[in-house]
Amino acid sequence: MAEYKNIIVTGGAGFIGSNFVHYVVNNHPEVHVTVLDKLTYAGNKENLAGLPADRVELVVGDICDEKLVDELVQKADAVVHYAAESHNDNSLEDPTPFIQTNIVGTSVLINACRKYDVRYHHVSTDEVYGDLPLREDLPGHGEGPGEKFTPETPYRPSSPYSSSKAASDLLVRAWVRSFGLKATISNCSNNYGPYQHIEKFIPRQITNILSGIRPKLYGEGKNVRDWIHTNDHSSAVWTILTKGKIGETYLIGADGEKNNKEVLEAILEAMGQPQDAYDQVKDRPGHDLRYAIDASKLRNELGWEPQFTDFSKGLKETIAWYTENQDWWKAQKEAVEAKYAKNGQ
Ligand code: NAD
Ligand code: TDX
Repeated sequence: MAEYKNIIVTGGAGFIGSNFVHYVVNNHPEVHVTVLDKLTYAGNKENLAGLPADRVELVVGDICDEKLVDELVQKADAVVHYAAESHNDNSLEDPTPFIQTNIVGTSVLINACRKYDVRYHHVSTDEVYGDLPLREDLPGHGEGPGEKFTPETPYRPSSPYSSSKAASDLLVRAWVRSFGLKATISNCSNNYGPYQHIEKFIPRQITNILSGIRPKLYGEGKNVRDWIHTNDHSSAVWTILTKGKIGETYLIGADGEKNNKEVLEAILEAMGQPQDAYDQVKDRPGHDLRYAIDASKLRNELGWEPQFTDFSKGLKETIAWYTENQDWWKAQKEAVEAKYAKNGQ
């Protein structure tokens, strides 16, 4: 198992990146983390509150800043790259920052890692594979060959967000093959848990109910997402960073398929609301139908197992966190909802 003492976590003040920083601090006392984060609308210093200053340093900066990235990478022994523009709906409004951060930013990081021969892990998404038909429309009901995403599934991204992530994955693959970059890639399914920005589906609906606003379901809510608790994503990334084979792609998922209507009804029930207390709103253009991950390579070759697989329990804990931490999200709620309302959503 490889040992890294000084790691850079890009996007470490965002939802999933900050969870990974907490995971490393709590489980690997020998590791120092430098967070490189631009603190966009999605980044929040509070996500790192309470972490010891001798273990975690926050550098506020842009991954596209070549000089800054060069200075930081030459002192590190690994880079774990989470920073991204991450929201599909925003990418449909304005793709430009997605191209800049997700594609150009990745190229800056991998160039620096190549120059200093630093280990690089690339955090990506299952959305690069496009979507799958609903289980009921498949002969094997979602369990037949090709009915879940595997590392061999061809890339077929649908949105500006997912195509920018796909482009960044392809850059990493090319840098491995052409320049010997010491990289691994992971493609994970939909994360949930505390600290997720309230623009995203689950926290949007929870904070709507807490704010006296009716939840908003896109279309009929038939679209399926494969939910994983963000704690399990963090343990998977650490496993791949330390045990993964250079040049390989690992899919991360925890068999958590649910359609959006089911998830919304579970939120309504857990929050003591009637099952029909929501609005159906305009669907997302190009809305991917179903995601599903086959994580057997990660489980079988690297021995990873998810620990937080009780969705109902995780959802209740997430609801409790947003209920108890209203200061964390209240100031942004009005603007987020105004933006959605302008779009009929
Ligand atoms: P997020 O939007 O919550 O956080 C992104 C972080 O990146 C923020 O802290 C932001 O300030 C920072 N950032 C943005 N642009 C930057 C730049 N140019 N330079 C430096 N920092 C910058 O995103 P998230 O949901 O935590 O996702 C993190 C990563 O995981 C992304 O790469 C995303 O594609 C991937 N991913 C997310 C999910 C999911 O369900 N959310 C699933 C699979 C993969
Ligand atoms: O208000 C809503 N109502 C609704 O029905 C919102 C915000 C979303 N939805 C639907 C759209 C999706 O089918 O819920 C589902 C989940 O939506 P998002 O939370 O926006 O996530 P998704 O588009 O699936 O992408 C997420 O998972 C993969 C992350 O945002 C990406 O960063 C990650 O790569």
